[in-house]
Amino acid sequence: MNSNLPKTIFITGATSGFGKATATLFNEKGWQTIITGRRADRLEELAKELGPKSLPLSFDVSDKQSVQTAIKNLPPNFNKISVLCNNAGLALGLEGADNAELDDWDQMIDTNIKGLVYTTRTILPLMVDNKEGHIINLGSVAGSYPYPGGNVYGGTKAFVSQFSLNLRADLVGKGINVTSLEPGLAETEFSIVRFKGDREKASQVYKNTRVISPEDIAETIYWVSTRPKNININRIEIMAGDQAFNPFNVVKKD
Ligand code: NDP
Ligand code: 8X3
Repeated sequence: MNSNLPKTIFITGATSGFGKATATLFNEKGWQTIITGRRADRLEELAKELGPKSLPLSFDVSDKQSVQTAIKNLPPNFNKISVLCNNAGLALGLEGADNAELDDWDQMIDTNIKGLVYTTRTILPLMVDNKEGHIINLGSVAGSYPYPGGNVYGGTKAFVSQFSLNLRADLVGKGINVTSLEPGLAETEFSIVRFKGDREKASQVYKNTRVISPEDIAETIYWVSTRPKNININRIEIMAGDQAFNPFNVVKKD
């Protein structure tokens, strides 16, 4: 392994939103980027923009075998991973729990929980061998605060937050940092996916309000990644400036 190589970040879900902005920023800062996602055409396009310091790898994080194969076959100049950004994830639907689609619940659990766990478990031994690494997991405010229709999405993000803290417990002393980054309302393709391609409905979510940008999250990931090793940022929660809390919903009888 060439120790003069720039640092490498492995980003899941780099075809859009936070992941794409993170790849772009780290590339600008001189890092190597391993950019991943299911949409190979988008990855190829981004890899062209980023140049030779990027490596596109197309796979589905919820497919354990594909995750393991992709990581096992990393070329030698890309297999010292300094930062794993577990970003791939999605919300599907906003129906109440009694009406939601079970298939949507399966896909959120498979992606946001199982996909994150597969990637983490496969990359961790490489980091432990190198005695260096940082895992940054994309949680959400939805993991801490419930809202109607958040049901399984919020549950998966609560898992991300707690899993991150438990990773810290296992990895302390091994040179591996772990951070749970928990954003609120941010304009990406998130709502287009949640509303299954209904762009008009998705655009209403962000209309006439100031939201978090993908670049805000990329900058935070960069900041977290470049802290000195005498500290660990356990958890960061970022809300949009125009977003806050509602009172509890109390049902009154007539
Ligand atoms: P986007 O929809 O813009 O990006 C999601 C990314 O995840 C895409 O690159 C997509 O790639 C990838 N992805 C989804 N499913 C899979 C899969 N099975 N395998 C591999 N990649 C997958 O949304 P965001 O950028 O907003 O979301 C990024 C993360 O941030 C998610 O975990 C989300 O839950 C979280 N988050 C988002 C917030 C928001 O308001 N936007 C707020 C808080 C957290 P592809 O489709 O090509 O596979
Ligand atoms: C996405 C943020 O508030 O739409 O995780 O659930 S929210």
